[in-house]
Amino acid sequence: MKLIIGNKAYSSWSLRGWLACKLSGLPFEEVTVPLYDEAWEKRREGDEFAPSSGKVPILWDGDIVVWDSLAIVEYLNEKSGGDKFWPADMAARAMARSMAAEMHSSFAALRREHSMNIRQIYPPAPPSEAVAQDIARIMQLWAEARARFGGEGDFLFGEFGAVDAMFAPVVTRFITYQLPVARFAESYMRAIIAHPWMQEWIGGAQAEDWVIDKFEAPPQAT
Ligand SMILES: N[C@@H](CCC(=O)N[C@@H](CS)C(=O)NCC(=O)O)C(=O)O
Repeated sequence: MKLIIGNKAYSSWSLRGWLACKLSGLPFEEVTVPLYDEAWEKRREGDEFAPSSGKVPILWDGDIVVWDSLAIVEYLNEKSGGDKFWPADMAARAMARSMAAEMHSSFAALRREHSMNIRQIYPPAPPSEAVAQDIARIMQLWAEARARFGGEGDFLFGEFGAVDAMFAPVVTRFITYQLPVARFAESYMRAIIAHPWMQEWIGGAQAEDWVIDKFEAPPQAT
């Protein structure tokens, strides 16, 4: 399999797809392309990017192609035996899938106003009203998952799973912008950052030379 991803410093959807590949336990080659450099418009029109219309991540498995992070999660879940991505308990699985889908479709203000930037930590600033609402909803989801299904594990449903992969870039945003989170969330966030796959990704981001100016601006005061 070959996973095409964008800059590890900035590409949050790529991080989700990459964590899904790791979670599958299957061998894969990763190809990192610099987003928005001078060759980007030409590159994204190439055959390898055509199925996703020039977006990353995109997973090639021989002739099979899967794009869009959540589709990659489900493809790899099936391909790797169906027991690594989602909780075994049906109620837990229903909630985990709902949370992953909500992450995929929602939290536009957080994503727009606080783009992922793994290499930076900015001084804390009050979030906008819309971002504060996104944070409150995420806290509510995390708290319920942890309380009902976290058990002894460190992650939302105990073991690291697909839902943690989907929320991992949110964790890095909370840290980068020092956004206000509930006390209980701090230990979950520490567990995400300490996970060996996250450490590998963060190391990769630190090693990149590429800088995208538009993602380097700290948030405006509200
Ligand atoms: N919904 C898609 C989003 C993919 C996406 O927007 N990727 C961004 C990078 S994080 C991208 O490829 N941007 C390049 C562009 O739009 O030209 C997913 O879940 O994979």
